[in-house]
Amino acid sequence: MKTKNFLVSAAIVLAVTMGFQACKPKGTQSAVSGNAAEKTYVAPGQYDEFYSFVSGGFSGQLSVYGLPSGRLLRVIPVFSLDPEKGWGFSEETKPMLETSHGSVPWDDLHHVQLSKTDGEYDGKWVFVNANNTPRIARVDLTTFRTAEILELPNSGGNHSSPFITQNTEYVVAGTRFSVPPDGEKSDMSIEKFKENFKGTLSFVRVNKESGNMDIAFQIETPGVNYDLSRAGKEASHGWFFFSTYNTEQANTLQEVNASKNDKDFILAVNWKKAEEYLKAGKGKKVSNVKYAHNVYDEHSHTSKSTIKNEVIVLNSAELEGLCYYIPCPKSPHGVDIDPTGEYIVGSGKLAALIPVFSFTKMQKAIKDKAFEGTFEGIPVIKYEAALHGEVQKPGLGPLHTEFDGKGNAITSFFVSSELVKWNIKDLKVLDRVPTYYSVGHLMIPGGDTKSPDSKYVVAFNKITKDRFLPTGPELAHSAQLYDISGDKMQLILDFPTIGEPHYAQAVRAEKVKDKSLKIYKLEANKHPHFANGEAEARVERKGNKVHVYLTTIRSHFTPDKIEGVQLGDEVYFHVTNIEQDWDMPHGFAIKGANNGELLVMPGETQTLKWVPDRIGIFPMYCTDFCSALHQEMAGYVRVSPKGSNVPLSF
Ligand code: K7E
Ligand code: RUQ
Ligand code: CUA
Repeated sequence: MKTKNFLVSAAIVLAVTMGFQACKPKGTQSAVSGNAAEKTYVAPGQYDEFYSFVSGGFSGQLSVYGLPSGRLLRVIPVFSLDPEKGWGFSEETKPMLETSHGSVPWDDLHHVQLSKTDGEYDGKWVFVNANNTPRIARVDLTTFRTAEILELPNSGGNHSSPFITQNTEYVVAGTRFSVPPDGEKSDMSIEKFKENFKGTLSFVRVNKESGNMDIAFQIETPGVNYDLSRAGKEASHGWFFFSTYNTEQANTLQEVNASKNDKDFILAVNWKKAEEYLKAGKGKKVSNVKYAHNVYDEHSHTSKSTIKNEVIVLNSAELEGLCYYIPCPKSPHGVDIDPTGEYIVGSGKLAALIPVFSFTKMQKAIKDKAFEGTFEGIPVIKYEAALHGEVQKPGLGPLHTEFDGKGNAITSFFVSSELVKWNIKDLKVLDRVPTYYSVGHLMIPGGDTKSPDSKYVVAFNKITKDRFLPTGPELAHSAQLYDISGDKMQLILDFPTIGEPHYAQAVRAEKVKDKSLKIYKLEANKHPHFANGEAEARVERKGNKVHVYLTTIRSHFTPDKIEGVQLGDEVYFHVTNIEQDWDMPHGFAIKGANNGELLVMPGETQTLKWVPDRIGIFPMYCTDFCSALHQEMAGYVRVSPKGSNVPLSF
């Protein structure tokens, strides 16, 4: 298995590190033709055709763009604080950012997966991963808010995540860094990687109605690095495929150690088999783990973080038929499954070809035991036995592949900075088009479903160089939209993105649009500090805690004149927006507060905690322009010295 081919590696590593400079396409205007504007123009007052959910990379957030216009519609806070929306600042959302390490109010969000029913997007939820402190989040598309965050134990860098099965049975997570299993024994020398570090795959079950997640089981596999994964579909439904690198099991990832092997692996996991083993009691209950599970409840408008300590682990080497390796050239990054589920496309980051495997041939190879050996007790299928064929000379540095639903695949090439379209059956290259520059992921709306929309592809580029007005050394990242409805791909739009975009998914607007028009009914508000109308607005003191039950409606606060607060008090503004027009939020801010502001939706209650630091008069006001009298939507709080005899009044 450990064939070494230093020369080829060295040449490619050189090309990779020289980067885009060497491969920068000439003539930046040439790819844009006359009717591009027409194709992306969405007239004032018109809606876009697609919602595109784009990862925000190191911003930790998820952004929503309209396609084809490339207009930014919203940034949904997920893993990072967002004072504008009070995310992680309001008392109701603070628990969402809790982990077993305490509050971790930032992360690195790479991948986006829309929930599916029968292999098609159902428009219910978007799942996203946290790459740094391993977590999966679920965003509810009726509220465009993060509804749940689940931490993952036995994991070190949750990159190969959150890919999902065709009925959203599972969301998976493969650890990027192998680590020793959590617990007392994990304090060991890093030199012991090979013997003791494990690559854990988590299978997170998703409740069909509520969307709630729980870890159904984990599979402990030999220590390698997992990069990406995809679920089988249709023909291959029941299987999951993970790309691996560092099969050298080196304890440093420098190329000379960790990129020596000519081939790494794609790991094929039979999750239906895993379910059987689980039923038969073959899982081992592990109870020295610690992970947080945070759920937002939209009836009480509050969230809760619970620490869990148990997980069931299946051992890949001991349980026959659970896992198989398929050799895959040169540190595969993406592994992508075509719409029929038959073809498995590997993308070696350092490769100059694309191997395409056949699920049917893989099944046959398993049946015939066409193995070239084992890797730490797991069978390695012969490369040729599973191979459908190779796309020859497609470009340099393939990363990711999406499908156009017409029998073709489009692959992104980081090193040669281009998108290349090829036919899945005969593996012939059909078209290529430059990207500006160094594309990472690409996305076709519905590109990983049974029936992709073969209208557009978006390239998410790592480097923008000269594409936008400079904004200091950190330039905007960029997305580029191409029309793929004809034989030739045509560049039609550049638009900047937030953070570093990795993956994105887009769904036809109809599938989501009307779901978010709902309103929180006041009579359904179960918040413990809800004020049902102005008659219930009040201020209460409990020891040094002052609870302000504040209501908002165009355009005043009730109460708006509060006295009797003292230094040393903790003041909780429980703001209930009693509007019942669906699009009438109000904001709330007070001078000197270090907890950001609140933006409260109609029918909802949110709480801002404020600890005044000095005596005086503190103005508070509505931050969201709401009527001609918005500037009048304001009030005062008087703060007196500790022990003062100013009575509480409002
Ligand atoms: Cu950006 Cu999916 Cu993290 Cu490829 S990964 S480029
Ligand atoms: S005032 S809408 Cu808010 Cu500064 Cu003009
Ligand atoms: Cu309420 Cu402005």
